[in-house]
Amino acid sequence: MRTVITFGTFDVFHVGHANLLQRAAALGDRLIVGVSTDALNMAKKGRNPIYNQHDRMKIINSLRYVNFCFEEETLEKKAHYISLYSADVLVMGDDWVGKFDHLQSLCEVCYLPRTPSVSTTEIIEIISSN
Ligand code: C2G
Repeated sequence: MRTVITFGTFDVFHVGHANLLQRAAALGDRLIVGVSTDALNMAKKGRNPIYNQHDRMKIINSLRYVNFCFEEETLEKKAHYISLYSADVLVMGDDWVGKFDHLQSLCEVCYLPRTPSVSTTEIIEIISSN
């Protein structure tokens, strides 16, 4: 059983998120997803998410390529989550390249190319300007 773990806010879920999760799932037998809490999103991005953490968890849990999700409370606990869920591979989008290389002693670390031309920030801007 090869376990893949990934993390993200997944606010205003879009095709870039879907592509990332689908490709992450294809790297193993089960995919576990850490979903940023509202407080962590505030710390990372300086704003509240559009969808709260309960709704974002519900959306992620409803995807067929996700086996399980949990709340990620802080960026600093990745080593703990990797051990807790016996993850063999950590997958992140390539906007995080190099940021998690220190975890290579615990598991494989894999950065996948982001889907171009789609982002939550851009979606929020388009909706607000209409
Ligand atoms: N993503 C992607 N293509 C896009 C947009 C996002 O592949 N066009 C990927 C990101 O690279 C990330 C995942 O989708 O791996 C989730 O994106 P975000 O919700 O923006 O995640 P972020 O807030 O960066 O949180 O511990 C790490 C963080 O919690 C990651």
